[in-house]
Parts: sequence; C-alpha cells; structure tokens
Amino acid sequence: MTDGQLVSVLPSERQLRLQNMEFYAFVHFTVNTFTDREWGDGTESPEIFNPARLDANQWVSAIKDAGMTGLILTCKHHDGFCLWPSRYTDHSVAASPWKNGEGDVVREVADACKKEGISFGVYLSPWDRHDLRYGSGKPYDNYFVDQLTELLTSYGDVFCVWFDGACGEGPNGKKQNYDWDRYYKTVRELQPNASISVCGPDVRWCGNEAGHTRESEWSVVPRRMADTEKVASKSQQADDDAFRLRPISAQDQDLGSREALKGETDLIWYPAEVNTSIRPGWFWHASEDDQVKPLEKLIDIYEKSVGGNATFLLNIPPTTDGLFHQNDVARLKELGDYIRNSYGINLLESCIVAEAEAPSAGHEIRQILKNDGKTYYMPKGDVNPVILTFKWEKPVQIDRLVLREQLRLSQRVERFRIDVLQGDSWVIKARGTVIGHKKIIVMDQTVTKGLRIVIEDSRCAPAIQFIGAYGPQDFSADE
Ligand code: FUL
Repeated sequence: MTDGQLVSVLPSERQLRLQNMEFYAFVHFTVNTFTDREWGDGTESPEIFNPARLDANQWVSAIKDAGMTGLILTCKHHDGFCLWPSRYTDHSVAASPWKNGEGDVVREVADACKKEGISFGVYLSPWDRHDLRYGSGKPYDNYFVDQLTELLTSYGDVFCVWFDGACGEGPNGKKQNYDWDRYYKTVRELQPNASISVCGPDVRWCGNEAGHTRESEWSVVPRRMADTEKVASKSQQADDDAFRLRPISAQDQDLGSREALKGETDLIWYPAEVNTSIRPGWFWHASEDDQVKPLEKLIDIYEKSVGGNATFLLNIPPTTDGLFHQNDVARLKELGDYIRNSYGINLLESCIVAEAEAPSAGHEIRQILKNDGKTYYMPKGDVNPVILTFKWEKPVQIDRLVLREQLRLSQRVERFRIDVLQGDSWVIKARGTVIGHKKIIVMDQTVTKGLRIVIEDSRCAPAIQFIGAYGPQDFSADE
C-alpha cells in the first residue's frame, strides 16, 4: 500500500471521542462479590446479593480523584445476575433482599455519574450461565437484545457498550452463535454515540489483561483484526488461511508496521484499549485487600497505555458493603495527584524560541503548545527529517514529554528522536517510534535551555497536534 492509502484510514467521531477520554473505570460487581469467586456458575441465589451500604457517589468521587472520565459497570456478568430489575428475567436485584427488591444498581450508578460529569458505560456479558435460553439461538438473541434495549433506553447517554468475548463452556458445553450484527444494529440505533468495544468494531482489546502494552501501538490495522468470532475465542487461530495471509492474533506485538501490513488489502481504524484490574482479581476478595497494585505500577501502565496510543480501562471492584475499599480509594487519589502534578504546566509555553525548519501547512508552531485538540503543525512539501526547535531564556528541568498527532489526519509518525541542548551542542536524549493519540516519553531529569523534536520517518508528512514538556522546577543549576 502507498503512504497515501495508509493515511486515508481515519477514525470515526465516536472513536475520537473515546480516545480523548483516555482513562476510565471498569466496575466489576455481582453475586461473585458475595461468593468470593471470579466466575459465577449461574446457580447463585439472588438472596446473597445485599450490599447494605452501596453508595455509587463514593465510587464516582474516587474515580474522579484518579482523573478518570468514565465508568463501565458489569450490568450482567457471566453468571447472568442482573444489576437492574430486568423485565425479561427474575434473576436480578428485584429478587434480592437489597432495598427489599426495589433497588436498581444501574440507575444509582448512571445517576451518580451524570451528577459528576462522568460518562456511563455498560458491560453486558453475552455468555450467560444462568439463562436457559443460552445456546438456543434466536430465543437467546431475543433475550439479549431485549436486555440491551432496556439498558440503552432507560439510563440516559451511554458512552460505551463493552462486549466480552469470554466463554468457558468448553467443547461439550452449550454453543450460542451470537447474532452480532443484530446486537450492533441495536446499539447504533439506540445510542449512536456509544463505542462498541472489544467484541465490536470501535475498540480493540490490547491482547492481555495484565496491563502490558506494545512499544509501537498502531490504530490502523488489518480489518480481519475485528473478526468478532475470532476475538470472542480470544485466539485468532481460526481460518486465517482463508485470507491467504499470515495468521494474526490479538497478542501479536506488531499489528500495524509497514512490514505487518504487507499484503493486506483492507485496513481499518481500530485503536487499542488496555484493560486491567487494580487488584489481582476482577471482583472483590477480602484476601486481596493488601494486593492493590503499587502506585508506581499504575503510573507505569498509565504512561504506557494513555501515553502509548491506547486508552486505559482500570477496574476497581466494590466490596460486599457496596463501597470501594479504602485501600483502592487511597491509591486512586495518589494516582490522580501524580497525573495532575506531573502534567500540569507545559514548560514550552514559556520558551523564547519555537520554530520549525519548514513552514507549516497547518498552524503556527506556537499554537500546538496548547492542548486544544484542533490545531497541528505539518511541514509544507516533502521534508525529512522534520525538526521542531524550542529554546528557553533560562534553563528548565524536564523529565517527561508529551507528543500528540492530529488523528483526523490518521496516524503518521513512525520514528522520532528527542535532542536536548547541552552547552552549544544537541545531544540525543530519547528515541521513539509511533505517537498516535498521545506518546508520553519518560526521561532522566535533564536541565537544559533547548529541546528538539526530530521526526525521522512518517507516512506522508507528520501532523503534530501537541507538544508538552514537563518536570519539577525545584533544581539549582546554571546549565
Ligand atoms: C474476561 C472475563 O472473563 C473476566 O471475568 C472479566 O470480566 C474480564 C474483563 O474479561 O473475559
């Protein structure tokens, strides 16, 4: 494919919106919380569900403190228990002692989100181990679509519908061939702004649940990455032969380089989401109260996911009380404080020189120092390398850089380097590959009076939307 063809693959508005949300919460809550299990088998009695102190405002306030922008609730997990009083089953909160069967967790969470300006999303597990219709074909599809319709029409705006591919039925288990097209049509009709994630066309599973990220995360990938049946089985072995191409897997390290795209004829914009839990399990277990991920680990995942051209979906499981545990709440606050403190003031706004070697076909260089999402610098003509130079009157201390591309012009940058001024010479400080929505570059603390971004390779001309430089200014040096 030519460079022109590669950069003609563009995100939809809903994909751009989701990518801009960057960091949002997963909340896993169901009967498993009360049985101390990760997967329920569908035989749990609704009698056990009684989160006496449930307070969705506490959840929302904690995720806000972390700097998150949305919350996706497991409205129904694999065990089939519904957190809302669904008209289509009696296996729900309506049959539980919680609020005498008058409660609705989905409503409480959706309302708490709305009040605080947090977007609300729903997880509805296709795999249902309770409902007898599962495995029957159309009758189950009807049930699933009815439930989806309830969720998408009764609780206000939904930013994301998260379809999980997990199914542990095994070879002798029930087999339900989901009518994905019908599910997608329902979502598009009822909530056109909602992203359909993972087993869906808008957002791609990153390939693991441990928070591992790729060095070079491309959003332009072969269309066959979105083959739902293969994503659903979480292994893409299926029949790649049919494509007469190398097999492709959600776990592959390289999904979008020129090399990886050789021979591909059909590409899509399909950005990655990194999903992991703040604890070892997705659901709450008292035994894991002291296993909340360390702050450094969460910072690392944040900087490599949000700062690695992916979104970050971090799970926090409420306890049997219906509250986030104090250890999780404290860690979320620490993470949010770190993000706010580290990426608050863009040191480049105070530079005295901000110049590009080539004139811009987009906006002036100073305009990309404000993170408004709209502007971009793009060199006029065929320029390589593309060099952007910044100088300060007095030395500054830098330990983090943020680069962003203008995604409305696709993902273009393939290789870049960062130089800093030491005395009168430019010294290479860091190297990187892709940028995409956001690249965070963590460097040793450097005191300098100059910074250079050198784009060494890109697909057509790069369109740089934002550059930020950050670091604590508590140093004493003349440089
Ligand atoms: C997996 C599920 O089996 C886990 O329980 C959890 O919901 C995770 C996010 O996805 O496929």
